[in-house]
Amino acid sequence: MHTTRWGRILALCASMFTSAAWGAAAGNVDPLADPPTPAFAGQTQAPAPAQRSRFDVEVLVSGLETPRSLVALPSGEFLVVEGAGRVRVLRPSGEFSEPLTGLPPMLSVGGRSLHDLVLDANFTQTRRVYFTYLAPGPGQQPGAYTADQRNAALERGEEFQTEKLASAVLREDLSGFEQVTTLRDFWGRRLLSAPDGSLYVSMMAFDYTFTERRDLAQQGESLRGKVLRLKSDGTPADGNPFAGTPNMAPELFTIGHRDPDGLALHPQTGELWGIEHGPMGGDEVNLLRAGYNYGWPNVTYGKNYDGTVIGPSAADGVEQPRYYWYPSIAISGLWFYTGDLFPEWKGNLFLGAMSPTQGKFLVRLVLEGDKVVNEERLLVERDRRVRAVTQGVDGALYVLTDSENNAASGRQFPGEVLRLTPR
Ligand SMILES: [Ca+2]
Repeated sequence: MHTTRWGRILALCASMFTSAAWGAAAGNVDPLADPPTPAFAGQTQAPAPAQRSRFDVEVLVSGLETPRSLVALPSGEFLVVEGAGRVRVLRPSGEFSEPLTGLPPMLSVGGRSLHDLVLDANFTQTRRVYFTYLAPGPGQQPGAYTADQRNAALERGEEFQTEKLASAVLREDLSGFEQVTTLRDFWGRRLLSAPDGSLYVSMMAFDYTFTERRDLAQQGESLRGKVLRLKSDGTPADGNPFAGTPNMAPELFTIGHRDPDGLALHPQTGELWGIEHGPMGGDEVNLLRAGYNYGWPNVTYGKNYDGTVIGPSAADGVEQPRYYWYPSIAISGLWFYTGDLFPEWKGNLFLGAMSPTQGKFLVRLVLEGDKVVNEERLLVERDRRVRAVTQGVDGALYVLTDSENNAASGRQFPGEVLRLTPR
């Protein structure tokens, strides 16, 4: 792998990484104007808890380029996933490995290729991981491309990149991957391997050039704008809600999503929770139930970036988010804390915020049943985009912050892994 070359090119093109699709409101539009009415009390702006969290923060490793995913291994180490296509092993001591060998050739623009990597629910026995990445299109070379190079290739009519969902086996000695298998030709935001053997994939309603495609989220034949439920070999899981329904793909689990990101299983109920990006306003926390419609693009708490209305915030047959943000905070990652180190955090939901206007921080949501009763914003002063959060075998909370390299704003930071322990 040409990691040094990637590093150089990344520095040139990282400033284009925040595309309009995830960008802030355009022009003079006030993202706070005319807030929507919640469907139930407490659906947004939950109060901070009476007792603020107290913890120490330690930077375990720094210098990461476009990190996207952080995986806790049962043996105590972590896999740190960088978007251009690197996976390295981080030990709790802070020792950091060379890139692991054995991953397939990847193609990235602005550090976007290898997005998520998760362990098989039965990893201790199988040593399997699942990951999503962008492979070179027909006739193209792997490596890092600038946006200009990508656009030139698209203008020539080339299929610039090929989406892949794949699995591999992680060697016992953590030196690399083997038995790489392509499962499907699509790219999910986030993956989750459940104890029942199913593999959930959150799929954004964007085309392969990352152009938003609102029309796809309600189209039953399309996998985009959906959460999918697959078998571990990539085929549709048994018992999916639309199996056998005409014009509905058998992979579908839920429909009507704009840009769903993190997925997590509730530690008590086993139910699937997910978050998704709204446009201007309308980031959501959803309880994802088989066959339900989550509304996009017909029903949303968000607006267009020019301030115009997209649709109502509620309708019959559309499931309400359990919680939403208005304006958007640019959510990422999702984790239910189950450790003993922070007893007051048990059962709480953690996720990242990455907004250029609303702040960059870690979100803690306190739940009572399926209702959010408190929202606490952590690491606010740190002011870094939080990409992912997970829990170590030691019960500490581990937070992955993104790199930024924006000459215009002067925000230039490496990505980091932070360890949070009780103070
Ligand atoms: Ca929704």
